Amino acid sequence: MKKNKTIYVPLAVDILHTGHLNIINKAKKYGDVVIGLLSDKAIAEYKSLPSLGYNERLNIVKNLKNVKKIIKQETWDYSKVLEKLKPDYFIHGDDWKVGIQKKTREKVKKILEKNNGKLIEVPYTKNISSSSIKSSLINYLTPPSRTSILNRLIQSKRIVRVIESHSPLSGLIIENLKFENKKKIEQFDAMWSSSLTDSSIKGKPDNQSLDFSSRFNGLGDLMDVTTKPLIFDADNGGRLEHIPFTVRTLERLGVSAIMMEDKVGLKKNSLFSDQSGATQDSIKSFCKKIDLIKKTRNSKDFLIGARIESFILGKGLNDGLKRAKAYSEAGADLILIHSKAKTSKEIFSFAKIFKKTKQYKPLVSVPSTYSKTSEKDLIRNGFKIVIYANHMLRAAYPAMKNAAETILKNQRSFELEKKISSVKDVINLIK
Ligand code: SPV
Ligand code: MG
Repeated sequence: MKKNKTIYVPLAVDILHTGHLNIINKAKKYGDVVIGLLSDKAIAEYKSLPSLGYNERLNIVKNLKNVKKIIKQETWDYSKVLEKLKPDYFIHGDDWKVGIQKKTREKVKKILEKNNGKLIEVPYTKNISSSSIKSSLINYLTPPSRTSILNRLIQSKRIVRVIESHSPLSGLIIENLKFENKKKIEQFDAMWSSSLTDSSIKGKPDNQSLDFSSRFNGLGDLMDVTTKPLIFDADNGGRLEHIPFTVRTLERLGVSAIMMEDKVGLKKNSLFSDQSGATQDSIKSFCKKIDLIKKTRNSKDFLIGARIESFILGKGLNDGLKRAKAYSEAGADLILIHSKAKTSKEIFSFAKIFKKTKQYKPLVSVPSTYSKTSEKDLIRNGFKIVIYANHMLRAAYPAMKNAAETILKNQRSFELEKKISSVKDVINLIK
């Protein structure tokens, strides 16, 4: 019996639209349609994480009448699949002739030629793409779907890049900032709600003078106008009796993780050199808090972050490791090993051992003092999340101070004009 011709169609299908259907329907005319459905990991390497997870996308594509078979496409390099499948045709939108995928196209052409396959390029369907639909996604994002994004990012990215946001405006900068680096779209994956910068913006010290209720109000405004996931810095989580309410509010707001530090007594920012009065919680008592969050959260996608202060309080590596194992067993989903050293030496020695234990959980780093450490170094040493914990506020403060000083010195604003946004820019800032 003569074998049907096959046609390979790689797709992401984040949001199914007529552009996809056009390609699939055209492909059907050539033979049996085999979809190469890109995995979350593959997509996240170059673009934003898709709104729908792989299994949901798989389900959608499976139900399209012109699709014969689906192969999980784990990378943007199609060679392996093409060598195995040897399709008669390969179909792709013609948009890949330029940009990120140009080289991939050349490679595909070579393999096809070798196996007597043909490349078919269809004109890119203009004015419709997942990206354009996604820009209006904010209107559809429900708290549970937003919450789950962080967990998916952890599964899909080499490192999840998080930056502090202390206001909706700073959140919008983070939301919209993208730049192309070596053909990859670089962007921040998530936001950090910092107790330090939330307090500073209100003119208060980072010692819980600013209560959770006030911080939640601000958080609501931030979540209203952004779509990226958020990690909430909850200091030591507060009183055990209050934790269920905190968790409930955070989940309702669509927050993805609570980060809780193992300190008790007078709250002091960990980067202060004087830590007198701040002591570390007992392992037992801290595990009780973790366990309570585990029992009260609605969704397992709302992650529990345990932040270990052993290095901050001079307790050392073994204490840190002992705690990490215990917190992990109690239910922590993420382990933040904090440090105020000038280099990453101590956190890397921690990671080296912890990553080999059976209690391993994704590791979080806050490189405020060891700022020479790059994301590449963190990845190489087993870290999965990096938090730039205070930089948006540290950038805004000197800029504002300089503006006020310049006006005061010159007794007019002319000298400042070139250094600040125009009023028009500000008006256009919010679409
Ligand atoms: C914060 O940003 O508030 C933090 C991190 O907790 S640190 O300032 O390093 O303690
Ligand atoms: Mg803090």
